[in-house]
Amino acid sequence: MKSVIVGTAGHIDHGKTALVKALTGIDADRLEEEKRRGITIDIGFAHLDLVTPEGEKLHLGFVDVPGHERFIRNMLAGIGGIDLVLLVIAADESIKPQTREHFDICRLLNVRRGIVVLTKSDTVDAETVEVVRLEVEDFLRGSFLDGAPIVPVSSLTGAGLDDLKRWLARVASEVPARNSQALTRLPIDRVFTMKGFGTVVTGTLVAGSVRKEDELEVFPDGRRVRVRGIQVHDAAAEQSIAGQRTALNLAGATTEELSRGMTLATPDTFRATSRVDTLLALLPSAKPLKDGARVHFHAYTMETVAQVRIYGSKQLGPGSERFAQLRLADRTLLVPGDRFILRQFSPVVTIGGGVVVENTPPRRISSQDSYVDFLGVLAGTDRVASLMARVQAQGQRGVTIAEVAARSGLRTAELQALLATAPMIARFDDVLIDHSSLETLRKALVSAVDTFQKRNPLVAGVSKEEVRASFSDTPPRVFDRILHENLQQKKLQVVGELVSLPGRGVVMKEDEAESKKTIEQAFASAGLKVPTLQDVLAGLKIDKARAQKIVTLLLRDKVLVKISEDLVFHQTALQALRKQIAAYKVQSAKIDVGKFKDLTGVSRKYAIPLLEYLDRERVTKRVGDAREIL
Ligand SMILES: Nc1nc2c(ncn2[C@@H]2O[C@H](COP(=O)(O)OP(=O)(O)OP(=O)(O)O)[C@@H](O)[C@H]2O)c(=O)[nH]1
Ligand SMILES: [Mg+2]
Repeated sequence: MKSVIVGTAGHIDHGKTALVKALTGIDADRLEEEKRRGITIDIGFAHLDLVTPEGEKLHLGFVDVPGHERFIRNMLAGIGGIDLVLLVIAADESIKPQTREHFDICRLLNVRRGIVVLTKSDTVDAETVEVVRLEVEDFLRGSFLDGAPIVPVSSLTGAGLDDLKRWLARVASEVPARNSQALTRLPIDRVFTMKGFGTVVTGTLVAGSVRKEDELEVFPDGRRVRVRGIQVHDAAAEQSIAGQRTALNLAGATTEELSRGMTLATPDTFRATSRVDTLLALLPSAKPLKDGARVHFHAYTMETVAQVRIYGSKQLGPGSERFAQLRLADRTLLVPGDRFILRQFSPVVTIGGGVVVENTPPRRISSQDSYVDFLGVLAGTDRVASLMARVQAQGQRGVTIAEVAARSGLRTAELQALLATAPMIARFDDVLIDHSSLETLRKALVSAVDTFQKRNPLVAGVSKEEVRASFSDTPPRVFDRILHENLQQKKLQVVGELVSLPGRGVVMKEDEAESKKTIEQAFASAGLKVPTLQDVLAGLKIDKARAQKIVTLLLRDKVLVKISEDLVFHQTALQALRKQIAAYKVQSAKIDVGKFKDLTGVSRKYAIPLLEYLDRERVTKRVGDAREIL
């Protein structure tokens, strides 16, 4: 059965609550004070089942709002999730201030459908009803209610109610079903305890669905709650779907920990935000809104104070629309497409509203013009273009699918479907990056290696880990892919662990090459009686730093071998030593320090480190004071 949420709107005492009662039999004024004063203070609820002439069954959930101007905040908490409005105008009073304000609010919230109800028709004659009808038609011209049914009724006598029900069925059946596949969001409008149940919250489920035992995240504070029980329109249910008035019995939070304005949502998906970029419209009746002004902000059931930052202008004129950032005093859950209302800080009157375009604006923007263009794409209807813009905006960092979901409110499955039609986006498991950023990255990698090699001409390349570190913003998988692609295209090569430009070897200047030869010869000719490295380097024509690099190079290429902190040998000398030891083994399976000195002709200063080196190389093995030759 389709569920549709119907909201009332209209001036105080025009008969909204009486109408809801006449239609549903339910008195939505539940507070003692409301009954005593005969006015509605807070939102009230009722429900009604209808069948269309075509036989479609409809379930209508009513949200009855207060008309008193002092309670507009409560009205706003109820009107945020409605599909259809009953604009209630008393036939004996016609259009009054809150008729206008409530109607403005409906327009700003982008309510698409409604019915005008001329109540108290029993108190005036037929001609007066017709005069009011003309006034109302005039008032609604050009709005979403232009051409909507205008139905005179009397809640007292019941006249016109059947006619109204027929219209309700017809208009409600035209309301498109809400997306129950979307990520779940339930803005809380009431919190109370029910004997034997504990904590109960109610709200209009604006998106997704809730099942018994589901875990939900409470925004903005992140608390987790579990759904113990569900009631939909006052009856126990296994699940609730988008568009239904829903009561949830929750485990995991007391009534003190929850309040109107919080939102229950699919866990681990969204982030609360205190800054949103919006497309903001100012009512024609409002005063110009200055950049930096403070206002009251209302979205769904929440309200807070916000500062307005208008993009590219010092102020917003009456009746005009612009992109603006709202900086909220309290963090809240908002996703693109959410509607909101702004009221003047003081005196508190409705001045405008709009739609959220981006819930995670960047801290800094490089160009305001191009950022406004970006917001323009996000605010548009082309979902692929908007996904593309979001991915592009993250540039070489890329963006995870989860991040896009949190920013857009789209479920992963919907995103996957969109991605299938967005060929300019590359995907690395859960990371998305646009093709041109990928190309930029590929080039940047080649140029990083190039720069490194130019700076370090004596080194054969840069280690993979070192280049990776200079691409710390790039997700590892993306880095691997661009490296791989550069290797395939032969723009880079990997030798061992070193990345280099193909054909770019170690570049040595003449004096460096000469010094390299000098060092090598000094050690090669010394055999095992090596000079100290310091002495060799001191005799070179080049400076110490460059000399040290050459030594590093010789050690890396294993031309020289360092066997202790200050002993370096040429590899040919060590090879010869191994042969000598192997030959000696024919005479004796053991060798001690004395024998070693005799055999090689070196002093003790060299003998000990050399034997320890041979132990490490498993040529010999220490046994007591002597060594076994292996
Ligand atoms: N004669 C007559 N009286 C009506 C009709 N509808 C409402 N009333 C009376 O008008 C008064 C106000 O009605 P409510 O339904 O409380 O008005 P409301 O619009 O809900 O008022 P707020 O919620 O405070 O904004 C009550 O005394 C009703 O009995 C009607 O159709 N005919
Ligand atoms: Mg009322």
